Formats: sequence, C-alpha cells, structure tokens
Amino acid sequence: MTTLIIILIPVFLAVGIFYYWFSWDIYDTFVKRRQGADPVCASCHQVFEIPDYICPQCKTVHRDLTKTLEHGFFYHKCRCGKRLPRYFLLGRWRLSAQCPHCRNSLGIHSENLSYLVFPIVGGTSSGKTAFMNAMIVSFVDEVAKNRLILKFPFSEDETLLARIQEQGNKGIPPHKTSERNPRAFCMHLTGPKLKQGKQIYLYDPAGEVFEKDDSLGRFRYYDYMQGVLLLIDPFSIPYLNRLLADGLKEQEQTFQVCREEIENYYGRFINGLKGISQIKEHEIHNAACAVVLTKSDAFGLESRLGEIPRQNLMKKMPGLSREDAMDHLCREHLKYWGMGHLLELIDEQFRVSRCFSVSAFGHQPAPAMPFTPVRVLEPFLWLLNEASPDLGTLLKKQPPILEKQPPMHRS
Ligand SMILES: Nc1nc2c(ncn2[C@@H]2O[C@H](COP(=O)(O)OP(=O)(O)OP(=O)(O)O)[C@@H](O)[C@H]2O)c(=O)[nH]1
Ligand SMILES: [Mg+2]
Ligand SMILES: [Zn+2]
Ligand SMILES: [Zn+2]
Repeated sequence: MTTLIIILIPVFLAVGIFYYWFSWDIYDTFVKRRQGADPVCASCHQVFEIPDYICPQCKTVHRDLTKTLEHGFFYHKCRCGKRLPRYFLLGRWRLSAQCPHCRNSLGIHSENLSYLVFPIVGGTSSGKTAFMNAMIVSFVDEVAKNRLILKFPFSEDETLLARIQEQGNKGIPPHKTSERNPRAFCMHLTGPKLKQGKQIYLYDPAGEVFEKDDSLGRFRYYDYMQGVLLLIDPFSIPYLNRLLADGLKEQEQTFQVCREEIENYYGRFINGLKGISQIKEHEIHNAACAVVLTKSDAFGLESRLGEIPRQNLMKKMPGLSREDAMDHLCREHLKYWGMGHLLELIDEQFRVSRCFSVSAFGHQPAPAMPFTPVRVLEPFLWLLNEASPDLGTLLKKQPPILEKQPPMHRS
C-alpha cells in the first residue's frame, strides 16, 4: 500500500504540473503576465480574458478555444477539419479574433500587447475633436521620426486620418460630433526598441454627454483608462467670458465657445468615474489627468500661455523644465481666473496631473489657410509616458522642437 502511494504521488504531481503548463493557464504564464491587461474592445468597451477566434477556412466562431479540450489537446479540430492552435506558442495569435460581447473585429490582435486608453472629456465646443485631430496628425509625424511602426488596426481610422489631414491642410474646422458613445480611434505601435506592442485608444464623444448627470454611466473605459485629457475652453471660464464678452459676441459666427462651465462637467465626469470604477469618495484615481487649455491662438492668449512666456519663466526660474514651466503658467492663470478650487479637486482626485495650453488650429480658421497646431503633442506625450514609461522614453529621445510663435490675433 505504502509503495503504491509512493508511486502514485509523483504520478499525480506530474499530471498536475503537465495540466498546469499545457492548460489555458499557459496564456497567463507566458503572455498575459507580460501583457499586464486583458484585451479591450474598441467598439463596446468591454474587457474580456479571451477573444472569440475565427476558423480561417470556414469562418466558424470558436468561443473559449483555449479552454475546451474535447477536440484535441494542442489543437482544436473545427467542424470543417481545420486544426486551430489552442496555445499562444503554437500560433493561436495568428487567427482572426473578435469581441465575445459585440462580435466586432479586434483588428490587430497580437497577444504581446498592452492597451493605453485615454478618453477626452470636455463640454460641447470645448475643442475636443479639433484637438484630437491635430494631436493624431502630429503624433503620426512624431512616430515616423522615432523609428516606431504605426499601424491602424481598423481601416476606418486610417481613412479618417487621411480626411483629417486633408481638412487640416485646407483649414476646415471639424464638424460637431454626434456620436455619444463612440468607438475608440485606435493606433497600434511596435518597433525594434519597443519590447511590447501598444494599442492606443482615444475616445471623443459629443460634448452633450457631459451636460446630463446620467450619461456617463455607459463609458466602461473609465474603469480601465490610464489617463484622461480634460479639456477646458478658457473662454468659457466666467471671468474671461465676461472680460471678452464684446469680442466673443462679434465673432460668434466663426468662433464657438463652450457653453457649459467646466466645474459642472468635471463634477459629472467624476461621478461617472466613481460609479464605474467603484472608487470610494476620497480615494485617488490611479490615472493621470492632463488638463488642457484649448484655443490658445484666440484673443491673444498665446502671449500669456505660449512659448515666449514659457521661455521667460524658465529664465527667471532656471530649475524649471519646459513641462513644469507650462504647468506653472497655466496653473497661475487658472487660479487668477477663479479656477483654483477646480485645480485642488483635480490634484486630490488623480494620482498625478499637469496643465497644458494648446491650439489645434494655430490661428483663427480662415479659408485655405492650413492649420498649424501648437503644442498639441505635449499633453499626449506626457500621458503616454505616465502610462507606459518604455514608450515615453523612446518618444522623449527626440529633442523638443522649438515652436515658432503663431500669428497673433485680436486681443
Ligand atoms: N481659434 C480656434 N478655435 C478653435 C480651436 N479649437 C476649436 N475651436 C473652435 O471651437 C469649435 C468647436 O470645436 P470642436 O473641436 O468641434 O469642439 P468639440 O468639443 O468636439 O464639440 P462637440 O463635438 O460638439 O462636443 C470650432 O469649430 C472652432 O470654432 C482652436 O485651436 N483655435
Ligand atoms: Mg467633437
Ligand atoms: Zn472551420
Ligand atoms: Zn465588443
């Protein structure tokens, strides 16, 4: 009896270890642990452990391919006869994959991938779409300089980029966004110096969703985002809005100002965030918050929040980096304009925050005058660095380009 037990123990152990290594846990062991996050659907925003895989021969959808063992141990035999690899190491990642919830394609589905998710938050006409468009166009150029390989997992995003570039060259402002719960704009980055692929998701909903208390509960990506781009239209800040009332009235046909006060939509955003991510009342959210003051070309704002005042401040305070100097300038102005309390809230509620000033157009839009975006990459590169320091370091290696002062407009 004792001899039998002595023989059986190693047999059980061997079977256990064998099962562990060759069961679906291998996914965790070799890939998921490296990846650090579950796949995310760009369309319905759900997170899931394993996508559905599609047979390349008969297009049958296979759920839980990695878990079902009855049709084979290493390969799953499809009803058409095709053998589908069950394990990452056997090439499962080459199969087309789709979201198990909404069945939309996952586009590029390499299994060595991490997801960097950044929603844009801002009221109607705060400049979200103009900023996102300028940021994407500038990012594509930046990536080319850094020998990173950029792909678009979904062809519609590539088409959208071409349209944005064309409209930017003609100086045409974006249309108002109608989609309230949009799919993400996706970019996929790899490169010889990047150990792990990055899938970047940007979300730009219509500003109306921030005007109602209950609209944000559907935004599942608030739960797993690594950073947020919180947009503030400076001209919607009551102090500036009153000060420039006449000029704003005169230009209201061509220059739209966000009607919603930032403190209102920030409050709704935080409520939505708390509801979804279930963080407690005084808990700090682990994401980074980039506070972005838009439209710096308008009404002479560039002379207060632009390159020249930044350089002047850096001369006065030699220890300040370029980023710190811009943060300092923006914070001082926001406090002066009565937004000190908002800054305190942001600092309390997020792991880290930083302020930026940008112009998506570089000047007031005029026919056939191409947009010349100003500093639009700074908030994005900062967020990327906060979310993924390996990517941030690669992008930082490029020395910053000193911007030209954009043409000044009426102040
Ligand atoms: N001068 C100037 N105007 C800007 C800039 N960015 C946005 N605007 C103005 O703000 C308007 C609204 O910009 P959008 O980017 O469409 O704003 P949005 O936040 O996406 O608005 P919704 O889609 O309605 O939520 C534009 O049509 C311009 O009039 C900028 O960089 N400079
Ligand atoms: Mg928009
Ligand atoms: Zn098949
Ligand atoms: Zn989905």
